[in-house]
Amino acid sequence: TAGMAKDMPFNPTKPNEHGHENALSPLRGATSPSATREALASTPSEKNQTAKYGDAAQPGVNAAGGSLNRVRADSAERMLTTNQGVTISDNQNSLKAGLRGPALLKDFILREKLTHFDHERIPERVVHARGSGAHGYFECYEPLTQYTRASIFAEKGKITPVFVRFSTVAGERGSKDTARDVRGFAVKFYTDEGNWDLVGNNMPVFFIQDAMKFPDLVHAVKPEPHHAMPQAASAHDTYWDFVSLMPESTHMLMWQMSDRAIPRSFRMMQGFGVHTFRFVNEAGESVFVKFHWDPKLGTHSLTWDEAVKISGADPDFNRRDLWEAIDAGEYPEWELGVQIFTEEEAEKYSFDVLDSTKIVPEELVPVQPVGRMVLNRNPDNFFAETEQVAFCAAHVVPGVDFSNDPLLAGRIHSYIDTQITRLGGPNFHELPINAPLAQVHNNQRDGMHRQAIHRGRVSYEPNSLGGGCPFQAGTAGFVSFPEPVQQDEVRGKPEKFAEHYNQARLFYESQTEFEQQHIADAFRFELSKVTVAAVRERVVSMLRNASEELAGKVAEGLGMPMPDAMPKALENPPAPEVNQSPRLSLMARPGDGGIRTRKVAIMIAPGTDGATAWAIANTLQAQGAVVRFVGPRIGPLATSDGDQIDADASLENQPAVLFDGVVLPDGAEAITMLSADGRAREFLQDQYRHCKTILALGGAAQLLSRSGIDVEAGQDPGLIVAAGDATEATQQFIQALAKHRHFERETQPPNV
Ligand code: HDD
Repeated sequence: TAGMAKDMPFNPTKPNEHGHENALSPLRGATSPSATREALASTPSEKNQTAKYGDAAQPGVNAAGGSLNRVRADSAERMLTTNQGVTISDNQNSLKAGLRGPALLKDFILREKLTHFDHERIPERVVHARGSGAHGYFECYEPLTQYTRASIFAEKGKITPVFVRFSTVAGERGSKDTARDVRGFAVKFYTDEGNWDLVGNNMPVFFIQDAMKFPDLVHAVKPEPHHAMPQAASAHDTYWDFVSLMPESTHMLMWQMSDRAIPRSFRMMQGFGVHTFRFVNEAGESVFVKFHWDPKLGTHSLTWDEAVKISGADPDFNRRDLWEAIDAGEYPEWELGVQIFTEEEAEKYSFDVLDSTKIVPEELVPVQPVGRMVLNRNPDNFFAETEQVAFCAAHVVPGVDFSNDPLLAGRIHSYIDTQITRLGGPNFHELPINAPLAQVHNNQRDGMHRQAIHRGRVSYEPNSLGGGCPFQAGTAGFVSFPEPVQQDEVRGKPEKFAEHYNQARLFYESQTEFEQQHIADAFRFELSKVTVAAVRERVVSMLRNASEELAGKVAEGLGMPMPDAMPKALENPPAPEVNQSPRLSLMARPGDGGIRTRKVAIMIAPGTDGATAWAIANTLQAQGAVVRFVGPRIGPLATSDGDQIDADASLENQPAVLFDGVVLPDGAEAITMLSADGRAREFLQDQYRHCKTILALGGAAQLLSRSGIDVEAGQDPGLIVAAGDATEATQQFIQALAKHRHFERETQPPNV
């Protein structure tokens, strides 16, 4: 089948398969003559699909990109059938003995439909239940063969298809997107030597050092077992009880309480492989490696008050953002970077590289860019792709191997194990989204839902009846790195694992002032939800070991005296190599300076200066911003020049928190009306309070004043009040919008 045209149907004898020529011409009884296949495949992400990847795909064994076409079902102009392919004449009425008579047991159509429906749900993931996925590709910049034989890094320009799933950790499948939480960043590379899953997070460290503690951590953070509250939140007693008894979590808590836990977009967050892994080259030589994903759009976050309000206004905020960007052809992109160091170098560090609560500071080992990842296609079906995808930390390929990180060791076991329950048996690797591009040949057989039809009578090795096939690959296959082992079996940890605070301090000290304030605010908020005073005290006593300043702020915010510092496990901790690492601040990655995909509200009402509103909308759109006219209600509104503008959103259905900036055009009548509308004033107060960019033209300044915003304050680059020419003011607005936020504006407590 190699070389088969990629549009060829998987099975030409099944005319309802995607891609078959007959699919274009209606069959008898077509019900939807206007729905052509072309129309169904008209989103930019879909048109783009085959150009980038999937070309080398082999029908039947293939998982990614275009090759998924073999399973993409498309019902345009098709008759309704049962699962056995029998056409159904009436999908409205069950079979009854007379019009008012009882329903009949022999109604196999009703029974099949209900039975299937009754089993539509599968268990959700025990963690990372809520997620969003997308297809794309990875492109290698330069060969990395000096360090690794992994085929995806073999050549400059080499393309490997990927599927990525972003997730929150604690919340259930239907929970809100904007919880304060870690985000999963799981990448499945469909390499030509098998699947490699880099199952990471948007934070480079973890709460615990040993997988033995993972179930405890998750039980502590999940809703409390007696009343199943709170949903998707760590602000409760059991979580803080656990972490305050686990001082190794201090560093991760700094990250989790930072703005990184409330990303503006999945497209605007970093990703990390967390553990130290190994690269192994053709000669069998190995170096340690850490993986970093850097977003092209820069790293941007929400404010806490905004995150809370978004969870009501649009619980799907991050999911929608990812979907809409890809659908609009604004493909999110990340650069993959690696930190490479040798075992000998690692031994000299003040921390242990096998400890997942530690980073390797970039000042010690710089991050080298090695490739880029672009996500350019939305899934066709959430369940089949995003829900059924099964990542596994144990899925590595020749050239990538594990370190002895004890947290990683547990993960190597846990992922396949959990999928056996979640996906109902051991054959989930055959689900189209999980199947590798590389062919699969082994003697594993049978099990629930087996798809492959294995031929012949040999299912063992060695064999002679099957000509010895499939045969061992020898050194061409995956060879585990021969790490020497000389020690006694023990339950314990190396000494450096007992140092818990140096990097927590490093993280805090490397933040800008307002980021530090947000960390203090987050600790204060979370701990104020803790009802047991002793738990709050224990957290603050732990924080004293990382930063007296932070501990002091938190204690003050909670109205409690400073407790004694928690006793340290190590009397004389090793001195850290680095005390400042500016790259740890979100401000280190401002993005490309553009405004593409930023959402802007132009607030209008009857009597708005329509010509200016349109001119600004056009200018912003030309630069890639997403503009909405937001009115007191949706639908047409008369403008001051006798024309009209269709409001495509209302103050009620798209409140301020869903926008990155707002424009207030002039127009006396409109401003009077909006000034009297509490929703408009609240909209502006939120925009201001969340440090977003605001442009007020002419008389609109009054609307700001009526909303309690001091327009005279000056010195605020994000608040542009212009009396005359809108053109120049619009340019100022664009520059300010590209900065994302104007935290200079923040006061404690908020003044608006
Ligand atoms: Fe995990 C899911 C990331 C530690 C056990 N984990 C899961 C997902 C991500 C991570 C991104 C969701 C994958 C998806 O989208 O389907 N997990 C991490 C990271 C960790 C980590 C970065 C620390 C460095 N995890 C960890 C440990 C264990 C697990 C120590 C168990 C010993 N993780 C699981 C799991 C999940 C999971 C229970 C739930 C659903 C799944 O695997 O497929 O097996």
